[in-house]
Amino acid sequence: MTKKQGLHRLYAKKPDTADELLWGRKIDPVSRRGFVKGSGLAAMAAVLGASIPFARYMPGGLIPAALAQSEEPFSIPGKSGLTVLNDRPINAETPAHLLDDAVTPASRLFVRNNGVPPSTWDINPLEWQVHVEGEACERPQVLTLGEIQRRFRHQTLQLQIECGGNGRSEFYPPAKGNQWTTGAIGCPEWTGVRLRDVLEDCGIAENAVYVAYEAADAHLSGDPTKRPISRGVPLHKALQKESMIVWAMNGEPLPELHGYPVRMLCAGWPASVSGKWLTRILIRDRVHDGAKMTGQSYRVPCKPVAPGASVADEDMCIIESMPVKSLISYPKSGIETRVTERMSVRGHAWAGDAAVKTVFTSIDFGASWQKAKLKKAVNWLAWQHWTTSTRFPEPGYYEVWARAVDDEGRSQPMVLPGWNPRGYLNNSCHRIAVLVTA
Ligand SMILES: Nc1nc2c(c(=O)[nH]1)N[C@H]1C(S)=C(S)[C@@H](COP(=O)(O)O)O[C@H]1N2
Ligand SMILES: [Mo]
Repeated sequence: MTKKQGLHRLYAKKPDTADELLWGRKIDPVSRRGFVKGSGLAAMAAVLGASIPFARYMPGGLIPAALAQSEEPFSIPGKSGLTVLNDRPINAETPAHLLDDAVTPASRLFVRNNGVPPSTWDINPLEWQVHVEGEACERPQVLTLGEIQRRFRHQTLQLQIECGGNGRSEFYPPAKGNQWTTGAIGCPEWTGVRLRDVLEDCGIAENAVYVAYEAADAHLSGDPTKRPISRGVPLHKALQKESMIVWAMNGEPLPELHGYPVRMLCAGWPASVSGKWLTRILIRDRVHDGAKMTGQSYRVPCKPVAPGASVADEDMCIIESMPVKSLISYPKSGIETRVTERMSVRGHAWAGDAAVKTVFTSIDFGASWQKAKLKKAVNWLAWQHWTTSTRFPEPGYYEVWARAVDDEGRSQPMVLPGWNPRGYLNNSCHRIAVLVTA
C-alpha cells in the first residue's frame, strides 16, 4: 500500500523524473511522448511480470495500471469492498470491478458527505417535513413525506449519480479534496415523484430561475448557523421529467447514508445537486447562493487555463452536465489470461445530460480501437452497458483501455482533460492491466 502511494506521489510530483528513475524512460519535452526501451523496458517488464508487446505505443509518464491501482479494506457497515477516503465526514468509493452490476446495489454505491448526517434512525419518515418556498414560489407549503407520497404521481427510474470530483486523484498539480479515483459513480433505481409536480403545486412565479435544496446535515464545525452544502439547478433542469424527489432506492427505503428519508435527485449533473436529508426546496429568483454554490466550489474556469494557474472567482463557471465517461467493470485490473483464450470485457458508459453513442476499446495503448457492443439506456439518464471480447497476439503485459463518445461526437480524452483548480470533471479513459501467459 505505502509503496503504491509512494509511486503515485513520485509520479504526481515529477512524472518525467519518475519515469526516468524507474524505467530509464526519457520523455520528449515537446511531443510529451516517451517510449520505454532497452534496460528500462526490461525493468518495467520485470516489475509487471511479463514483456510488453505494445511497448512502442506506451505513452511516457504513464504509471502502468497494474501498479497504479490498489484497494484498501472496507470498514463502513453495509458497504462491501469500498475504499474509504476519509471517515469524518464519511467518504468512500467503489473499485471498478465491484461496479459490475447493471443496477448498482446500495452496498456498492459511493458515499460523499460534506457534513455530519442527521440522526434519523428513530424518526417517522411519513412525518418528515419538506418546506417548499423561496422568492419565486407563489404558494409556499410545508409538505410531509406522507403527503408527497399521497398527492403526487410516483415514478421509478434508474438514474446515474457521479461526484463532480470523480477522478480528481489524477490531476497534477494535485487538487485538494477527496482523492477519488474512478469509483464515485453509481446507477441505482430510484422511486419518488417528479420534482416538477411538487414545484408546480407550489406555484412557479414568472421570475423563477433556480431551484435549490437545504438539508438536515450539520456543518463539520458544529456551528448551527453554517450549512455544509446547499446547491441547486437552473429551472429547466429542475423541470426535466427525470428530476425527482425520492424516498426509495432499489425498492427499499433510502439508506441513511444516502439521504433517508428523502432526497432530491437531478441526474447527469454533479451529484452535489442531489441533496440528501431534504428539508427545504427553494424556488429562487436568482442563481442560488448557498454553501458550495459560490467561489470555486463545483466550478471550473470558464476558459481553459494552464495547470497550476490561480483563477479569480469571477472567471469560474458553474458545472452543469457531467462529461462523457466509461468504466471497465469486468475483468478486474490485474487479471491473468491465456494467450489462447478470448477475453470478454464489459462495463458501463454515461454522458451527463447526453447519451453515449459509441464505446471503443484498445489493447495497444490507444494506437488502434475496436467498437464495443453498446446497449441503449433503460431510461434517459441511466448509464448504458457495453460488452466486447478481445484476443491478445502474444504473451505479455497489456492494458485494456475504454473510450466512450457521446451523441454530439465528444470523446473521452486518453490524457487528462483540462486542469482546473478543484480537480473536477476528469473523464479520461479508464484502463485495466492484463497479464497474458502462454
Ligand atoms: N445534504 C447533503 N446532500 C448531499 C451531500 C451532502 O454532504 N449533504 N453531498 C453531495 C455530494 S458532493 C455528492 S457527490 C452526493 C453523493 O451522494 P451519495 O452519498 O448518495 O452517493 O450527494 C450530494 N448531496
Ligand atoms: Mo460530490
